[in-house]
Amino acid sequence: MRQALVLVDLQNDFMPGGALAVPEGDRVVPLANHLARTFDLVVATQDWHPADHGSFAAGHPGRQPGEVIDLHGLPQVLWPVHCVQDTPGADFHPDLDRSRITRIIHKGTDPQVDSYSGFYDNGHRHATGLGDFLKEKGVTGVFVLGLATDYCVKATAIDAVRLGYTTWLVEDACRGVGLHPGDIPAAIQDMIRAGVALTRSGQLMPPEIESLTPHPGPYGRTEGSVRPLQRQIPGRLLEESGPATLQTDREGDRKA
Ligand code: VGL
Ligand code: ZN
Repeated sequence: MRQALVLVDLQNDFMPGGALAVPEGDRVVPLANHLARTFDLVVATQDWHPADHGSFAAGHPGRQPGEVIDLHGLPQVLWPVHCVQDTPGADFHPDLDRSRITRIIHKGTDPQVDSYSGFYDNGHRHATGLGDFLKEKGVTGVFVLGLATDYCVKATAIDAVRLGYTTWLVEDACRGVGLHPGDIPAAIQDMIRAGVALTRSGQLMPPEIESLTPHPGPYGRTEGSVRPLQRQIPGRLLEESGPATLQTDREGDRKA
């Protein structure tokens, strides 16, 4: 099993002081850096909106951030203007170690539709290229972390399961927006229900790694290198080496 680390939206606008600040968003950056050194394949997504993106409340007179509208047929939470392409707010957190990032995936570039998932827009019509990239690299398992738990992390992790990847959420390396009380735990439950397994950053770093492999890095992750998860999903049968991938009851949902 080849595994990739997916860093979701570790951008200035989602950090404390940013336009769409996620509480404690900056706390996950050191964890991301540390974990990135233990994976040979690291991918980062960037929310990358045109200045007139349809998710911005500013473009809908009389509407406020947090309100939900219909945007070309899809429910859309309205947000403050954030992560506008090529602005400092869209840039990665300055402490994020970019040297480990093999590929950057931009999402949310179409002004007509938002893209919470790193794989597809919210209408599941257009792919971002992340799925093709992981497939090309022979990846079968993904570890997801970043911002925000209740939006882009959730959508990315659930799409990963639907695409057939064995998917873990690095729970302590995520933070959520929490627009409404309970949103963040509900998002984690949604991910678990979809077949995402939970892990924590400490489980992925020495001394927790059982079989260190000389190639490609000191902690390069290959088949069997990750401990069977301590935290299992109630009611779900898991293989010893990790979570089962989702058996969708609606095959039409599958994109791969
Ligand atoms: C996100 C809201 C709007 C996210 C992006 O990264 O979770 N949330 N755009
Ligand atoms: Zn956005």
